[in-house]
Amino acid sequence: MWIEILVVMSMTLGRLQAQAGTEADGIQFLDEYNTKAGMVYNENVKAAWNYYTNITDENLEAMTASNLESAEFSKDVARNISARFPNWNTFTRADVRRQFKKLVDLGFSAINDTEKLKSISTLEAELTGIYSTGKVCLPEFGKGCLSLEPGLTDLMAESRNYQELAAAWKGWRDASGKKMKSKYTDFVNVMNEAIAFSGYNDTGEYWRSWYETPTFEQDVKNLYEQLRPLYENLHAYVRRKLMNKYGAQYFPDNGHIPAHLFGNMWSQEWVNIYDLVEPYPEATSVDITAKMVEKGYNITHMYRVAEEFFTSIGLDAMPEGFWTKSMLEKPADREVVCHASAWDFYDGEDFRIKQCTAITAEQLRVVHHEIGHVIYYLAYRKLPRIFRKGANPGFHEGMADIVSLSFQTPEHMKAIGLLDEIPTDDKSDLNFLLKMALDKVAFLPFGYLIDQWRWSVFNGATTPATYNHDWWDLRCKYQGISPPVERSEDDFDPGAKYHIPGNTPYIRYFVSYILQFQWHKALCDEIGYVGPLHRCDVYRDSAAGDLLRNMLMLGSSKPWQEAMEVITGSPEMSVLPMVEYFDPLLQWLKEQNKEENIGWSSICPTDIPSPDSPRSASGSSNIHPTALLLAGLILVLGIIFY
Ligand code: D0W
Ligand code: ZN
Repeated sequence: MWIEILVVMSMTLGRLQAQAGTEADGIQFLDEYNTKAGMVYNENVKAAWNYYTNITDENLEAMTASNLESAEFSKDVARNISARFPNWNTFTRADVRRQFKKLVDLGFSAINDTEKLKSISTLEAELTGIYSTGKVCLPEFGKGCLSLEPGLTDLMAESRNYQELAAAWKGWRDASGKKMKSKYTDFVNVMNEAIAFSGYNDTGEYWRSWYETPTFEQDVKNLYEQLRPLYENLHAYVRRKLMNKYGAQYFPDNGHIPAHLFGNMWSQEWVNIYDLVEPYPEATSVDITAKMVEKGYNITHMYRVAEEFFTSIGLDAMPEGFWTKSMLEKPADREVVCHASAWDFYDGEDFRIKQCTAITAEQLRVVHHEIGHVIYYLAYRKLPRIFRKGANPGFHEGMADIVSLSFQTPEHMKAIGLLDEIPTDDKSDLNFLLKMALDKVAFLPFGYLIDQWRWSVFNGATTPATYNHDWWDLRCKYQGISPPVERSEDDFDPGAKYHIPGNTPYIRYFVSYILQFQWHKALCDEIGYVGPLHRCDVYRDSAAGDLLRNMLMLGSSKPWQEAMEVITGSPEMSVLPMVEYFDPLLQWLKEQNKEENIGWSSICPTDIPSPDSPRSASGSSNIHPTALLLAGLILVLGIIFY
């Protein structure tokens, strides 16, 4: 069947070749491409779905074979283009030129060695398999063997036992990352080798090219720098609260926070420790999880609630097949990749979600996120296949998260019956803003650092000899956190985060966190909302849906700056809406932190010595010099009197 399709395909392309390579021919070529590509990629996505929802050797083999077929197909198309339309660059229609430009950029498929291409596909699947099947046994804490979802995730969220948290934290890294290091090294090498055939210096450069901005690295750096004060103030406030809870003896004197105390396996979002850091216990806070349980939410209900948000602003409902073909629950009878995801099957009607859904507020947010991806798929499903993507990867993530800003407002909670009365006092308002910051602000350095590590691995600055060392350098520098137990190069902590074995680029999430606030503001302006940005809910306002749709339906047919202009009126990324959103909180945090030393030293206490160079104290220390002096003095006095 596959061979037949490919043969028919090359015959068609061959026939075209007999004619002249005019623009009209080019357009016809694209039409035919779209029909065939729809079939090829549909088969390919199906094969991947089968593996991800049922991890077996057989499904792995089928997926690998399918990946190779699609790569062969893409290569064939590119070959035909250069033979038939070497002049595509001179065509008058920009959208036609843009399709050709994307079609000849083959990525890894450009490599001429099928075995190598095969190993890229196999290594990625195997690494994902290790991650997805990892288990941690904690008998010393009265627990059996736990998988990441739901077991370890719940433990990290709920346990307040320092030692138990540390055991789960270490256990997960032993069960996942530690088993990946040599495979990951091979993986990096073979990807770099393949991407050279596409003319890129390394895989990181290829990934960044999707943003179509020559200054991209500098741009994200500038964005991060502008938001750093917000993160540092949150960090100092949370550090004080955690110190009070667990005891100062656990806190290194370089200003770091132990990485396992944030209610999250990767310290990436801190919302699960809201109870430990709540500003005003006497005022109102919305405990969505408790409300969901009280209202008897089940999984379907969660998806229907998310879907209804989008239809309430005039966007599409999930198509019929979504409900029958998705995997919304963790199956008991087989291993699956639990890490949530949304899938476009490229036939214009088949869209699915795979999620091991649990009945918690965190998961309700993930449900909205994944449905958000599907809404984007639906909005651009009529475009040529090559344009059925986000304007850039950050756009897809921004769209997936934008409702989280409306959804979690007390206004919205009231509207859907999860809150009885909307609080109007300042204290409840700060409770709400702090909770949002534990999600959105805490994430910023994490979202920024993951791909700095990977870019450095891909360009060779970070080698396997310093994989973990360089990882912790970034974790210390940006997040101000330290590992709770000793680390070494026998560990491979990056691999304990899904997107490293899964090979999903991560800077998209950082970009998304900027974009979602810009867009949220744009939608709130559009519906004529007046009031503080953080209390705006666009629910049930079709003006918001219309504006959003105008941007979504462009897919990747235009450079992202144009899509941006459609929704915000300006082509640029800007942190200002996010700064505006959190400004009342920032003022409050500064007041709370008057006695604190904001920031931390970038030196890790559990330092991993790099084999050849002794660790330099690079990165500026934010600890006040007098504090260091004082600490030194106390130490000396202590020694003398001892
Ligand atoms: C896809 N990717 C999965 C899952 C899990 C989103 C994730 C990040 C983050 C908090 C076939 C395919 C893509 C979509 C597409 C991925 C999640 C939880 C939420 C960062 C954290 C937050 C938002 C993001 C993390 C996703 N499809 N999130 O791969 O079309 O490209 O489904 O990994 O609020 O670290 O958890 O982005 O949906
Ligand atoms: Zn996403």
